[in-house]
Amino acid sequence: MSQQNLEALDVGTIREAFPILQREFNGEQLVYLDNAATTQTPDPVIDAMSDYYREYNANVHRGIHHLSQEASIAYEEAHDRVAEFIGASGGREEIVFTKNTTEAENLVAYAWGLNELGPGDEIVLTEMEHHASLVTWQQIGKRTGADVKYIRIDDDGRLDMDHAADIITDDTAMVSAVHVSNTLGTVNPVSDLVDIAHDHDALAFIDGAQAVPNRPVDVDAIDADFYAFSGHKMAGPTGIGVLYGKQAILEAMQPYLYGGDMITKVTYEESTWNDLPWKFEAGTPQIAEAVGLVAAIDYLEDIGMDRIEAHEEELARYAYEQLAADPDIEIYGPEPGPDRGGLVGFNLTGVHAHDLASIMNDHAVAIRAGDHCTQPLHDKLGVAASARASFYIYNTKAEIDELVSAIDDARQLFA
Ligand code: 7TS
Repeated sequence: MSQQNLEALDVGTIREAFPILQREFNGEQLVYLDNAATTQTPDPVIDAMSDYYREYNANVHRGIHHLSQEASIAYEEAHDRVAEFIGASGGREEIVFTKNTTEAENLVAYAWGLNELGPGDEIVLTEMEHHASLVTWQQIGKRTGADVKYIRIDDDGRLDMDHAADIITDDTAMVSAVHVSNTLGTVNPVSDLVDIAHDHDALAFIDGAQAVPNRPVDVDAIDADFYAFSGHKMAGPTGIGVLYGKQAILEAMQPYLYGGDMITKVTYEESTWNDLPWKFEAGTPQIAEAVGLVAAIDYLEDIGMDRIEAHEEELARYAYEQLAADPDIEIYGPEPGPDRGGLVGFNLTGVHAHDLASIMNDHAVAIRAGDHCTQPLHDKLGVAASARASFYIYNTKAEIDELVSAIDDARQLFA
């Protein structure tokens, strides 16, 4: 993509839409660089959810009255909007609302994995999986007897695709891979992985939690069988995530949760299942959150996903270059470029990442420190924890300068 031609974001106007960014701590304005954990919420999303509760709050799919009809239409159409946003040509049948990415992984692991996998089958993950996928498939492996294998990463934090081609075989039943690593920032060649999986008749699940918020994603083009992401990492509310699944595969799968709304006919002896996607949405769903997610998608698309991607790349490059110039800092993941997303994980020699984050916090700079739910990857990197600055549409280079100056403070304190 020729990002040079993209008009820069109007970050000043964007910031005005995020009331929380005005907060101050110790007299200093918040610098929020923890967007890979969760992003902040703009007024249009807060307003859409508030309007829902003020104007048309009701349960869905079960009321004849006006409010329930309005809520049901908004809730159902939210699936259409999500399908359009991620290029799912099958429409709402392919969009299941979950609590988050983690629940989407578990849904497939329980509803498909437990029923389909057994001894002799193999599940292939990457060494950079988030625990949401790693722990889930590891446990499904233990329960079914399927083996779990990991595609290696190279010294730059990229997937070793030769190794992928070696370990994905006719015994592979599922390949589950992260689209953008939340620790290394690596953008993985997911279409290539999906192709290798399909060459061996395996299914492919792509974890898009760190991709959908900040780059155009087209699930039809990627051709994954499943693709998942969370609303709260893309300017939307907490409590809602999305599982995209190819219609034929979702049709063939057993339900994950049982209860109201996911059935068509129930007797004391038997039950039959509702159409997609409702078969996978038991009980009262996330109605206000679905409304909020649509508002977030509208908001992001108004800005333009390609421009958001370019902004993230620019900030990541700037942060990388500032930090790489410091001999005491070790950065994880690939050099800046199209295969690095908008985050930088690093360590400052001699200072524990938690201490670093704590000094940052004294300067009202919010970063994350810890294992970022990738403990095995941290083991591989030979560190217990890392610090991570992650960017979004409202971040600026000036904020990265504040990060760098807070790092200098930490060094002096701990020297
Ligand atoms: N997959 C990836 C790649 C993630 O980064 C995360 C959350 C998840 C799955 C799980 O998302 P959830 O919405 O179900 O929690 N990652 C992070 C993080 O990096 N810091 O806090 C949460």
